[in-house]
Amino acid sequence: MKIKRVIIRRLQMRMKEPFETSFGREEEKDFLLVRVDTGHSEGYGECTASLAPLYSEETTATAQQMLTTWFVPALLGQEIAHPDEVRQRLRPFRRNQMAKAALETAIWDAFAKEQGLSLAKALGGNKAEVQVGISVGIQSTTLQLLEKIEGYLLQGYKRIKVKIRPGWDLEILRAIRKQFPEIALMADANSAYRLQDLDHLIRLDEFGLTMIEQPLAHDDIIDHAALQAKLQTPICLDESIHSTEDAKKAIAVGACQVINVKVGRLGGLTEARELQALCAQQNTPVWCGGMLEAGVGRLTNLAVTSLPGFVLPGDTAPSARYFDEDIIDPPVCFVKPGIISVPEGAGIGAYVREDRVEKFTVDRVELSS
Ligand code: OSB
Ligand code: MG
Repeated sequence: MKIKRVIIRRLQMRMKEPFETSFGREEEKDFLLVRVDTGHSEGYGECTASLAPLYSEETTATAQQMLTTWFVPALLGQEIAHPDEVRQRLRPFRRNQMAKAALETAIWDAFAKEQGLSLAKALGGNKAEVQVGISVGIQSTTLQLLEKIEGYLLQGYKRIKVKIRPGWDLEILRAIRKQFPEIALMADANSAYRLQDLDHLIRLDEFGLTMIEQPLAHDDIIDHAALQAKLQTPICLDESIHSTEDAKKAIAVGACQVINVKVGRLGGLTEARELQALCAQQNTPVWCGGMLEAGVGRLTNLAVTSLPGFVLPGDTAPSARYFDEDIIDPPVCFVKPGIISVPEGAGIGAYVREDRVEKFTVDRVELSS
């Protein structure tokens, strides 16, 4: 397989509602869509970096810069026998995982299409359907949050995750538990606390949470281990894990009992698959996180969730969660309440609507060999 041409587009899509976390508020989806052409097939990859460097250091603009200056030129015109080789070729360039993943997932899609396989099958996935949870952002009032959660439960979501931060934690969790005592519930702090908040964090144990996601610093593993030793609630790491190596170390020191897998944060599908295999071997459950993706990213997430190590519901909601008009056809939908089927068509398994892509495009760069 030869990479003959790469098109990098920057898209802006209005979201149906804003999404607020401890690190900020996102009102518009600003992202890159990468298309690769091999002469025999085309593949698409979505970049999970956003406008501002708040979740991680990457942004849409830095990812575009890295791709056009370094990552695409390193692969253009090269013969690639298998997408696993992409990680190796991009290894000399440090970090910038989301930029790397956008290109690598596009190459995986093109590869799967050339093989006539779904991306899920090409990766070795063995699930036909996956269970879906939802991540609920910070709201203006507790009542509003409870109403939102009630609506999502009616739609069939299998697990509710709420965003927390100091001042939006104990009180809302108490209210949720009072109204919905039995639901699978978890909280994601996006690094809003420090180890000195230990006494406060221990109080979260009373809510029977399935896990607490990334309570401490985005670049920490050691303090999470100290916290986990004092906490009954399992810790799930998100921001701190950028590779299989990171996961190995975090598990070894007891920093987490669960890992949130994001293909972008890990630099691609090859790494995500390897991390999943490690965790399955170590009996550490993993699940697929989300980055408010549009359709291409959502389909990539579904494919990776079909791998055997993904045993918990992911943040892989249908397209309609954020977008009235997705860039894929058909959009991602529930087949049963809280259940999405893994597409069986070649590659990501849906058509990319070039007309809509065009409509949302604000910048375009084309590189060819
Ligand atoms: O921490 O998992 C996170 C969204 C943007 C950045 C970080 C996170 C999230 C979510 C939303 O929790 C998941 C989704 O619905 O895509
Ligand atoms: Mg998270």
